[in-house]
Amino acid sequence: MAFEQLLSREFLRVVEQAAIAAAKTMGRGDRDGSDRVAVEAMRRAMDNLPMCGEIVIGEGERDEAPMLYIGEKVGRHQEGDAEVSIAVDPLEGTNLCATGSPGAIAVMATSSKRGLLNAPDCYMQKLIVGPEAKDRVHLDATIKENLKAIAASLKRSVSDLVIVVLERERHESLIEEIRSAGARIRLISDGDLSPAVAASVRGHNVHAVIGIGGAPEGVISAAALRCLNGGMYGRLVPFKSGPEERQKFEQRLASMGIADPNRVYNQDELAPGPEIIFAASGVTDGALLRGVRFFGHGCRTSSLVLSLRDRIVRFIDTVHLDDTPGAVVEL
Ligand code: VTB
Repeated sequence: MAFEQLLSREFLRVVEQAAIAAAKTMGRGDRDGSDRVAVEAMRRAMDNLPMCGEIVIGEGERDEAPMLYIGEKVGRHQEGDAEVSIAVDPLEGTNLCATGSPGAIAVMATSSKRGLLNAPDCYMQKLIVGPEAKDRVHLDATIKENLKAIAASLKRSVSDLVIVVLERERHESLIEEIRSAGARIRLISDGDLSPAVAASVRGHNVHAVIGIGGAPEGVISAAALRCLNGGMYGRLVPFKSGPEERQKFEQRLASMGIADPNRVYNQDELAPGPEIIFAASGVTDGALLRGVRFFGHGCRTSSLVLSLRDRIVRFIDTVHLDDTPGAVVEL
């Protein structure tokens, strides 16, 4: 059942509504509050969608999240409706939104049932590159080798490359290695999902994203990369280091049916579904998408919808008018 034609417009609305709600709270310094309104708006927008949806990546386990928890059923669930697995991140970059910094987005990825890895809430070691480099790099190759391969695939030198890295203590030696190999780095404070998407779209001056970030966001990134022919390699890693943590982590993976805790997944294994829709809407301005702009009688959103089977990359600019009589559209 091709749910892509049926649902991609609906999913666009879902991320737009979450982005608008979050953007209203931009710069208020309240990351939890921003996240909450985005979650509520996203959940509301999913009511009655013509699908049997199930959240596979969301806000957490049922007892820790009131909405969009893992396993929650969403959509109208009528006979004949497509079964859809849904991964959501209603506000990717909560700090970015709270501080009014660039790069916050509302995002979701969906697939036919079992088409997205049910990644546990842990970290993922990631290597994300564009289509040209995807078969030439590997997570366990040295940074130097990978950067050389990326540069060669793009027919430029290593010193031309821009690598996005989350600014974290755990990345100190990674940053050092990238610098000594001669590439340039864009350090980001949060939000590695939108640069992951940007790395697969030529012209954004992002050639790779490397480092450890959230695993759920890794799966959502992989869904986008499948639609854009990008490349991703990821390995699940625990939040904390130390042998005890490691042991607990490995037990947890085993209980989820993941036998090899060191397994390296590529984009096709992280998001294997034959039908995938990815939708994202900008909350604050970013490289790929503009943030929400309010103009008194409404607002304007900038979004991206990708559809794997339809081979469609849609950049969508929408004006949302409120109910003011005679509302004026502003450009
Ligand atoms: C966050 C967030 C990222 O990974 O930084 C997280 O900003 C990394 O974890 O966008 P820590 O903040 O615990 O270091 C992401 O959520 C996504 O991968």
